[in-house]
Amino acid sequence: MKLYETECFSLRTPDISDGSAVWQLIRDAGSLDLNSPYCYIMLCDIYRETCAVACSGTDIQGFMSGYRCPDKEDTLFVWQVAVSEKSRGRGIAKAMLQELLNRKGNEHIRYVEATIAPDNIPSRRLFTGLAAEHGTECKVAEHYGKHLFPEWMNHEPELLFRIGPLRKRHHH
Ligand code: 9YT
Repeated sequence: MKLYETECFSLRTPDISDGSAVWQLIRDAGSLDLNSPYCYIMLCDIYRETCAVACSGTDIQGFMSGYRCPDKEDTLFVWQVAVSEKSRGRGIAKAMLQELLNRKGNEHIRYVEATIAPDNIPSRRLFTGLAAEHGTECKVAEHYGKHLFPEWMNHEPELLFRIGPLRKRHHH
């Protein structure tokens, strides 16, 4: 008999005590720029309203960090999106993005920005998919070029994706 995957995920706003687990998730995800534990604790505290975690039981399997652009009130900058290897391919990143945008207090967000390395196909799909769902534009521009990073990093260039305007939403 075939067994179907029944694991459920819940989405929520992170809190200060999630910072360390988020750091581990980002470290293990592999392809992201790992920041300090302090940085993730801060994101889960000060920026919690624009961040989301996806949990299976008490395990954090997904994280999305973001902040409102200081110079653009209507723009959410999505900083990092990570889903643990075992939980990929289930639409968790998309669900986190929707949860964030539908949250009370985030109704005024009309644009989403993110920088993505050219070879990060899942992230590209996530943001071009958001544009398609909202029937809106997805502009892509060179942003943080390779030359801006320390040479030893051999860091990929980061392309800026700007999606919007988004349709008007009502919070849950
Ligand atoms: C959307 C996303 O995850 N961007 C990653 C930006 C950068 N490479 C980082 O902070 O890891």
